[in-house]
Amino acid sequence: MENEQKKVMLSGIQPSGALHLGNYLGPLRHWPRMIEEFDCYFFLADMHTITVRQDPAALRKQTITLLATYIACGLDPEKCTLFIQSHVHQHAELAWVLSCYSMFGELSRMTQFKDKSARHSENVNAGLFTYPVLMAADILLYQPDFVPVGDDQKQHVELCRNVAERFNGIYGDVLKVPEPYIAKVGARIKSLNSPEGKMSKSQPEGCVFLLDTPEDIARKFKRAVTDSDTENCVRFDPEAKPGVSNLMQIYAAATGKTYEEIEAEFQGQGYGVFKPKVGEAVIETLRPIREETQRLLKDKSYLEGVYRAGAERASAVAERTLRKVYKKVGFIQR
Ligand code: ATP
Ligand code: LTN
Repeated sequence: MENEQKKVMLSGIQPSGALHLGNYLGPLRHWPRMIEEFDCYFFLADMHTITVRQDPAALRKQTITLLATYIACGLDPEKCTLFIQSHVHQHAELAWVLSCYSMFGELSRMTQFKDKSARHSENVNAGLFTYPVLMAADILLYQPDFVPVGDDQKQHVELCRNVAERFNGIYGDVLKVPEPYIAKVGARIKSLNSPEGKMSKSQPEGCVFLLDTPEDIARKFKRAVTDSDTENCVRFDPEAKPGVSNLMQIYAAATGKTYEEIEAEFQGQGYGVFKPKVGEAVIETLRPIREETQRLLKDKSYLEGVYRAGAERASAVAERTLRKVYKKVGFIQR
């Protein structure tokens, strides 16, 4: 009964590699708070992952590790629905219907498609192109009010809204049109060794992984690129000081301090003092997550129980939306 009044929230991450600090400080960190307030669905977007060629054994391992990491980050499976996308067949089915209401032109304009097709020019497959349609199906099946994502996914959520509005324009109020939900601090963490680009697993040196050892984390922060100005002072200015501002963003997210407080804390001290401090704050933030993930990974039967129960709950909700859509477009009910 209580759940019926709660707003619904849904998000997913691809198990395409180990999670990094950008994934955590951007969207994931905020999710545990949300499970108290909203009816939440969090899933592992394994079907999206194969738009880029994957090693099957590695994909299985990454998927189960990501599930353990979700739980270690505070997503209690008793309080939210955690599931694996490919376990809920309705995602692929709704994606087909929605693809007939998504325009070639709008899909061609997606920045991620342009980026990924340039990076994987040997494999510009149709799935890479229709990726946002599957993402729209992921979302619309659960009729969420909000979709919390990092900044780079906003365009896909906008597309989902357009497709839903187009569908509703034809068939009436069938699909709920969701809002993206993007946290301000941490929305776009930059790479530690080239702060022009975002932190991303495809660039492992400038990337801090959630399961990195404290030694690795400390080393990565000591080597972080700071700016070549002569000032050597900790000041937030993303235009003139992208490297230092990125570290300040990470420190702010890890400690809850404001930029003013950080500037005051390091006044008169140079980057040589600041960088290891950021490393320490990150090590302490990630330590419990790493330890708990490793503990959970030893308990395979618990993890299996979580994803089975999650798929069952998700499937029941997804089926209701899919039936409604099939009926509206004119498919005969079985
Ligand atoms: P890739 O390295 O292949 O670009 P990714 O690291 O961006 O992948 P995704 O699975 O695409 O990982 O992203 C998962 C979530 O993390 C998304 O909501 C995305 O917006 C967010 N995210 C990814 N990178 C960052 C970042 N550097 N800063 C903030 N949020 C991020
Ligand atoms: N495209 C997203 C992952 C993703 C997602 C979703 C996020 C797939 N389906 C639905 C929110 C809602 C990514 O790469 N981060």
